[in-house]
Amino acid sequence: MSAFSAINDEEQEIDQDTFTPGIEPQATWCPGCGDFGVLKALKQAMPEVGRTPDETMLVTGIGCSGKLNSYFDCYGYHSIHGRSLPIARAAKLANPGLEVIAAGGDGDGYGIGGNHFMHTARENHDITYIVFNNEIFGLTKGQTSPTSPKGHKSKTQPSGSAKDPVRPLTLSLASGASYVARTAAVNPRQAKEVLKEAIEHDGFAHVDFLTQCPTWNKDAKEYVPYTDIQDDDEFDFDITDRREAADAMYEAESRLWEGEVLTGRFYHDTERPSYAEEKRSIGEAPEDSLAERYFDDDAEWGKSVEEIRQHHT
Ligand SMILES: Cc1ncc(C[n+]2csc(CCOP(=O)(O)OP(=O)(O)O)c2C)c(N)n1
Ligand code: SF4
Repeated sequence: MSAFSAINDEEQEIDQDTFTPGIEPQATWCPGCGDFGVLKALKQAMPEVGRTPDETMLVTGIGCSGKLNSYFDCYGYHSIHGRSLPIARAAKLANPGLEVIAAGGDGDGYGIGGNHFMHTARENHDITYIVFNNEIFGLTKGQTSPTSPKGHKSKTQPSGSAKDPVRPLTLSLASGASYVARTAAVNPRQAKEVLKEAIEHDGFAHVDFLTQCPTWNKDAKEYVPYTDIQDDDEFDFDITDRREAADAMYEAESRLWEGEVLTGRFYHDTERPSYAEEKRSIGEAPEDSLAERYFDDDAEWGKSVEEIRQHHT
């Protein structure tokens, strides 16, 4: 058990059900939605990582993907569109012992939240970021998203998108992420392993999770085949070498647009310190949580209450 656990003071058996909320109704995603695959893989990964719901915080953006928060039982923050990462960063800095996971769609993460994505990777915050990449805006009914392929027709681009899509893996690596992987909802075995590795990684772990939206993105069948997903042994390169990883990512992202899905972990740097570690090494970040510091120290607690009062009067 983590020293930071607030509730869980006894060893408890943890399994998938531990993360299933006891409320009805359960997930309201459309039948066949890839988001079910992410939920399942996450529920399977967490017990193997050994974290309990009270040691975990999930911050989501807005979208069908953002609903993950309602179906996964732990501390949660359903934030605003594209803003899950700043909130996740704050949570992690305030409570370093918390396992912080952020999640959202491709529109949320690579569009409106693109700037936060780039800088969270650059600063290497110790967060796992799961992007449900269905290559469409799902919740708002199928508009073109930053990962929709060139030529893709939608209500917002009826003649076909004239834009090249973003390359999320390449963007992530170039920005500074220390763990980068792509997996797919149709490959639950690999998805669970990737999520486990990402969660256990100390630093910014970006998982581009290919998910299908059978309701609004029927074309996706053409470029996200439901079968023939490759495992990570497809590649023969050093995943700790940035240049080799960059080449492999570029290749995989190009081949995705040609209809061939290559998944797996692409980059894993275990040496680079996280943002908080760097800050701690120069005495600018605490080892313990804000709550521990303020609750255990009457003088500090009184001072912070006074500060809050002054701000609000
Ligand atoms: C600031 C802001 N702009 C626009 C919206 C409308 N909106 C809600 S969800 C969404 C797109 C969601 O797409 P994506 O992030 O890809 O997630 P998905 O629904 O596909 O999981 C948009 C544009 C909003 N809620 N807030
Ligand atoms: S609209 Fe698409 S992304 Fe949203 S729940 Fe339905 S299938 Fe899933």
